[in-house]
Amino acid sequence: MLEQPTLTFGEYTLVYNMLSFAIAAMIFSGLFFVLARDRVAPKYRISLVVSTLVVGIAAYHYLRIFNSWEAAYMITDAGNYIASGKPFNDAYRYIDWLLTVPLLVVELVLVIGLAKDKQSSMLTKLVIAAFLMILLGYPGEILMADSMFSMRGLWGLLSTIPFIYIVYILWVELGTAMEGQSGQVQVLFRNIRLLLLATWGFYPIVYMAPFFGWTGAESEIAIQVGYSIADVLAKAGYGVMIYAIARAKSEAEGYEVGQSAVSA
Ligand SMILES: *C/C=C(C)/C=C/C=C(C)/C=C/C1=C(C)CCCC1(C)C
Repeated sequence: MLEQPTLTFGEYTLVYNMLSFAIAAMIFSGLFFVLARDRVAPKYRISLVVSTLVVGIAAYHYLRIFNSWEAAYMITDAGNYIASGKPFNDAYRYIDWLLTVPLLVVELVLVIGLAKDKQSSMLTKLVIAAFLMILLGYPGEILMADSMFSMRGLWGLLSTIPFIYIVYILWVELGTAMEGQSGQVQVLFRNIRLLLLATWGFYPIVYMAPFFGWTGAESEIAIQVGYSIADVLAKAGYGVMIYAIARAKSEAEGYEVGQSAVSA
């Protein structure tokens, strides 16, 4: 475990508030996915179920990260935050990603509704690649290094290989599979793919924070704040877009929202 860098009151509080915001975003987006269930046709509900699992798993881990952050620091008389001696456990993030990243690709593939054999072969490739990406990133994440040419850099590079593979499958293979879909669904699909690339692409940049010549405190803040923002967009924001796709497809297929549904 790394020694936590000393932080100013503002730095400590920024991370504290971001973690708290992430907990709220995960819990309440999950509530939305549950409540909006009846607004999509039954065959798309499984995607909303998976969205709910993703944000639920994330909410749990953010609670743990939040508690760990609080325990890792103590305030001095001068108002700075210094390491309490209790380690800050960053492994929660990686355990979270190990579970949620495969589920995020499952959500997308399910809502598109490919033929069964095509769907399972695509899911297998994507889920394995997602696992490898996260597993290879972790050994580097726990090593701080100020150069790209370090073990942190090497693990990051290895993790980028499955990352590029995932992007390739989503762009090329899934793109071809989308050709038969309606215009509106294709637009939504293009948007969610862009959201996925923009948010997932943000993680390797955040990972490189220690290489930018920043101090230990600056890197730590960039990593905690950066990953939290990316997680909210890539899980809660993405889930809302999955819902929009499911809703558009349900409408296009003539599904009517029943009396008991939430109205909006
Ligand atoms: C909800 C969590 C998500 C969507 C996490 C996604 C994480 C990544 C795309 C991480 C990628 C990484 C690399 C491509 C290289 C450096 C190490 C990682 C694990 C940060």
